[in-house]
Amino acid sequence: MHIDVFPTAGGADQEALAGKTVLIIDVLRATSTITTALANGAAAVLSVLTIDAAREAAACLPPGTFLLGGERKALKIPGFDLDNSPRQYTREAVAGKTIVMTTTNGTVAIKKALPAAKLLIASFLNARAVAREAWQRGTDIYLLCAGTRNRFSLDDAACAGMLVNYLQEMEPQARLGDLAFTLRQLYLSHQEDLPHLISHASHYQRLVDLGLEADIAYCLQQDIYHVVPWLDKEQNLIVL
Ligand code: 3SL
Ligand code: MG
Repeated sequence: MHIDVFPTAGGADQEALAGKTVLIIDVLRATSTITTALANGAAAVLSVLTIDAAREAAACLPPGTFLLGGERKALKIPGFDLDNSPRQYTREAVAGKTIVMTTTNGTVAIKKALPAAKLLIASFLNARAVAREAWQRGTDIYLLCAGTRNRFSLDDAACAGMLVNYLQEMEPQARLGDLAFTLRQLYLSHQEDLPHLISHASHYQRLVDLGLEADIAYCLQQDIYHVVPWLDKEQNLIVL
């Protein structure tokens, strides 16, 4: 088994992803939010690239069955029901609903990984469950960090390092690519205080400036959910 990491959505090689198990990581905040929505009983998440595409998709769904969610510049999109704060995606808000979602980086990464044989949604919140599912599939694994506007993002990288570490515990003979090896070392060096490491991420600071420290604390919780969101390509929906 070969395990490697792409550090940004823009840098991902779609030919390399084809036929592999691909884990999408956008800790702050898209994959944390998708994981939370499905853990809290949302029927599905429909990930789209643009605000117009979200509105068009919603127009095809029966009234009362969906919520529009996501962000631009980390803020709620005018006319949408929810922003991209995972803490808004409570059971009361989302149970039974399809979430039509567009975000700046996370939904771009999901789109980029469509050639994958299996696309899984990963975050600190569900890392061990996702690693186990990926390992059980037995194929090569790519971790695709969303990054922030096509730049390396420390929050995603730290989570990738944790996932690589879990995977190597499960498959000690796994061959790690250079970045997988490096991010595992990063994780192992900082595992006792990941919030401090991640506080150096530029997007961390952006969220702090917006008063969203509670979102950050929420997203950095480890393994509180055991759900493994995956993309059902036939329906084009992320489901459990
Ligand atoms: O870029 C994204 O997909 C978002 O998760 C970023 S934000 O934290 O909601 O601003
Ligand atoms: Mg991010």
